[in-house]
Amino acid sequence: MRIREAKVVVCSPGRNFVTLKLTTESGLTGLGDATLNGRELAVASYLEDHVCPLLVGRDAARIEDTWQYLYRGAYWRRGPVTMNAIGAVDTALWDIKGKAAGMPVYQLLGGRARDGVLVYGHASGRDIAEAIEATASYLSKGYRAVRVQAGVPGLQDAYGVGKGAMFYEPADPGFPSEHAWSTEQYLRFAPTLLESVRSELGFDFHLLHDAHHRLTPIQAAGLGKRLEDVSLFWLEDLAPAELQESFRLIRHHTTTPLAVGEVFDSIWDCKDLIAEQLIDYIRCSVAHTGGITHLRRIASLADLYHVRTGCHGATDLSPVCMAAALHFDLSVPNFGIQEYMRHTEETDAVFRHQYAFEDGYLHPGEEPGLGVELDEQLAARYPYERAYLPVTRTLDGTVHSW
Ligand code: CS2
Ligand code: MG
Repeated sequence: MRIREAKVVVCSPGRNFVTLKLTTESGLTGLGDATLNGRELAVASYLEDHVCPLLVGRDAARIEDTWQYLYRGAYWRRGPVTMNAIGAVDTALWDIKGKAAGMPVYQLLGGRARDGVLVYGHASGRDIAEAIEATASYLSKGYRAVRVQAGVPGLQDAYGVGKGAMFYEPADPGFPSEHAWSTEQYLRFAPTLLESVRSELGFDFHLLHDAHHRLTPIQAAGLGKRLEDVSLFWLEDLAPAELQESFRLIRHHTTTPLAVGEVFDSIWDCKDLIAEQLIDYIRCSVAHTGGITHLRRIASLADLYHVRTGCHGATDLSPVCMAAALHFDLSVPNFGIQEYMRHTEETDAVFRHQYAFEDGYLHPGEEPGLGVELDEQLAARYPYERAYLPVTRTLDGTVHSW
C-alpha cells in the first residue's frame, strides 16, 4: 500500500485550514489536519518542503514506523510546528488504514468503549444576562455540558465572547489586534458570572470555564477555591503550564477540577502534571499532539493517574481533527469530555463529514476511515487569508497571555 501522492491543501472557508492529503497507489486517500492558528503556513511548509517528499513511496500501513521516522529522523524534536505536521501524517495514515480495512477508525482502536461522545458547547455573552441566555439556548438544544464566558465589565475585549450565537472565531484578518486585560477586574467578575449561571439555570448540567492562561498560580488557586461551590466540571488553563510544578500550588488550595493541555504538543509537556495528579483532564488534541498514535500514549499515561481526556475542539481545528478526535474519544477508556465548537456552513461544505450531534453527544459515524471528505474544488475558492490571534496587554501596556 505505497503512498503515491502527498499534498497540502491550504484554504480559508470562514477561517484558515491546512490539510494534508495522502493518496496510495491503489487510490485510497487519507486526510490529516495541519492547522496551527496564526502560524498555518509554517506547518504547510514543514510538510510540503520537508515531509511530503519523504512520504512518497513509503508503505502507508506502517503508521508507527512512519511516526518514529518523522519524530526521531527530524533530529529537532517536538514543538507545535513539528508535532502538528507529524499529527497530520499520522491521522491521514489512520484514515487510509480504516478505508483499507473497511472499518471506521474507532474499530481499529479497540471498538466502542461508550455509546456516544459527551460534548460541551461554547456559550458566551457581552454581559451576564447574555451569557445566561446563550447557556439556556445550548441546554434547549440538548447540550449536557456548556462552557460559559462573558465580557468583563470595564474591558473592551474579553476572551471567549463570540460574535455569533453558535460560532466563535478568535483570529483576526490582517495583523494581531491588541486587547486590554485586567486580571483584577476579571477575578472580581468571574465568580459572579458563574454563580449567576448556577442560580439561574441550576446544577443539572456540566458547567465549564476557561481562564485562558491568564492567572498566576496563587491567583489561580484563589479562583479555584472561590468557585468550589459552583461545582464546575472544570476550570481550564488557569495559569500558563510550561512550569508544570506550579500546579502543585494550585492543587494544594482547591478541589475544583483542573484542565490544561490545548497548547501542548507532546507527552513531555504534561507527564509531570499527570504523574503528580496535578490535573483532572488533559486537553491535548489529535492535530497538535502528533496524531492519534501519540495522543493514545498520553491517554494511557493519564489513565494510570485517574486523569481523563478532554480534547481541544475549537473552530481552528478542522472537521478532520474533530472526526479523528471522536474516533479516539469513542474508544479510549479514560474519556472525559470533548470540546465541540461548531464550524461555519462554508467549512462544513468543504469538509463533508459523518459526525453528528444528538442529545448532547457526538457520533463519528460508521464510514470506513475518519468519515471526512475534502472538496478540493470548493476549497480552492477560499484562498488563504493572513490572520493572527490577538495580543493581550495589561492596562499599563505590558504584554500578557492572550
Ligand atoms: C480555547 C481555544 O477552545 C478553547 O478552549 O482556548 O478556542 C483557543 O483560544 C483557540 O484554539 C486558539 O486558536
Ligand atoms: Mg481553552
